[in-house]
Amino acid sequence: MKRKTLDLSLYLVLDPDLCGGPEGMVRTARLAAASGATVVQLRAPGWKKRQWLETAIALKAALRPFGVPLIVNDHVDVALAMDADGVHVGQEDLPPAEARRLIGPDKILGLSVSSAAHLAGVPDGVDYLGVGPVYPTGTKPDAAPVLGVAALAGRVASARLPVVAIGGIRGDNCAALFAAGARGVAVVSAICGQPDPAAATLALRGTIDEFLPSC
Ligand code: TZP
Ligand code: MG
Repeated sequence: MKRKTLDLSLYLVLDPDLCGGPEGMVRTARLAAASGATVVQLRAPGWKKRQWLETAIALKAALRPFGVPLIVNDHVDVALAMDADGVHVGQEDLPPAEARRLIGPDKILGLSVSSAAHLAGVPDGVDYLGVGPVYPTGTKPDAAPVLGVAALAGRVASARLPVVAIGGIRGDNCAALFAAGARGVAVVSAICGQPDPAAATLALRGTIDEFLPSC
């Protein structure tokens, strides 16, 4: 997957609890990819590395027919071991410059930023920024303070990279995020654990296509 073709518009972040474990994550990822998700991230706080690796391998196989890239959260070693499309790191993970040095020039590298200070410290080699939480979220108990749409717009204005908004995003509150300049929305509970993840993804896809400016 060439980094310059990366479509961030509907970025699914998988949650093991909401999806009902590894098999549920693979099933959810497959349904979402078939219904308009453009990126899938494996995120599993607390998992052992073996489980990360096995699930990442299964996800890669499930996503390949759709051409949807798989991003591994936090763990560069897992991403390298199973040749993921990319890695996403946060402010307390491996520093992004180190992650880039390890993954080489071709894989996707994402970085979570919340504060303006985080934004000022983004090094070369990062491909996109995850900014949030923009709305209250029950999915990440240790999330940074809620930013709101105005602060998101501020982060977008000072960022030199595409921004994916995250945190509490649903079909009925995502239009404002595109007006604020986000290039995509990252969702967990809007898809994971929904009674019909395919229908939930399709509904989000429709809203995104209505409100994401083509550029
Ligand atoms: N990072 C910031 S908020 C969040 C993450 C991983 C969780 C978002 O989950 P949801 O269910 O889409 O609010
Ligand atoms: Mg992290």
